[in-house]
Amino acid sequence: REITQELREAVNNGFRGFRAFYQPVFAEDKKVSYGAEALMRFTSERFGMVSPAEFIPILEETGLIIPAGRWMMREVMGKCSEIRKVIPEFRVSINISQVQASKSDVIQDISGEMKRAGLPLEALIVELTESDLLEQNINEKHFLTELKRMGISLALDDFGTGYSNFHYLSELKPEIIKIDRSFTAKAVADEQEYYLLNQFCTMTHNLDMKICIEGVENAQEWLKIRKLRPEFTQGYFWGKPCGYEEFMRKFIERK
Ligand code: G
Ligand code: G
Ligand code: MN
Ligand code: NA
Repeated sequence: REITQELREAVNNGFRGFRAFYQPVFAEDKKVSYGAEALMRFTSERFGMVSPAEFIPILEETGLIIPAGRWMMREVMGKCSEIRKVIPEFRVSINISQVQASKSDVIQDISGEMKRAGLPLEALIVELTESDLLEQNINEKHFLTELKRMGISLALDDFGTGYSNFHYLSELKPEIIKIDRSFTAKAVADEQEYYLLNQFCTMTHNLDMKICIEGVENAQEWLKIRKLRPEFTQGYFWGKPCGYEEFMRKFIERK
């Protein structure tokens, strides 16, 4: 496919067309303030902005996610380091897909890029989806063990999308569980789903894990969601993902 060829060319030409976007993550309790989720973007010369839902799977199938992911780490960690000059406790989360987690040297990539950016370990959160964890192989177990050993936080992403297995929670002990926006949408629209999410938050808190509720889109939803006392929330209500300059203007310099 044409887009595959373009992605390949972009990777071989200094990652032209790739960008990192940032979406704010808001902390209810400023003592556990968080920061932003970094999201990869690609603008094609022929097709314009391509959705991650389209190009991430292509990067994974072709293995291009390895160099592109490394580029993303360098870009994002460098920017995080800049933001921490203004907000010292600022943290950034990066999505790591199964293809990356199963490559044995991804840990070296992460720690190498963190050193290069002068970032302390607590500044980074690695997001892995529960569906990826279901298909865990030896290398990924190694990846998770190493992350833990290094002291890098794990966030379990897309929670509630159908693969949910409570077994992972006690085994992995992620610092943060990210409630998928499809679950959030159901919970704000339906009393039973809201009850379920409420019970889930209570259980998570009892296990000493933090909750990030994604997909909060408006003030009405926020009023319902905040009653669940999540440590973090994320969504269009607070801000859409945007480029670094815009993120700085809207969320950092204004503080
Ligand atoms: O930004 P958007 O919600 O459209 O992203 C869709 C999905 O693409 C995210 O949920 C995430 O799983 C994936 N994604 C975005 N950026 C990255 C990235 O830098 N690396 C990997 N592996 N996946 C990403
Ligand atoms: O799968 P993951 O959670 O990593 O992907 C986050 C994606 O969700 C981002 O690409 C972002 O564009 C999208 N997103 C973030 N907040 C909202 C929201 O409030 N509503 C909707 N519809 N999408 C959102
Ligand atoms: Mn994510
Ligand atoms: Na998610």
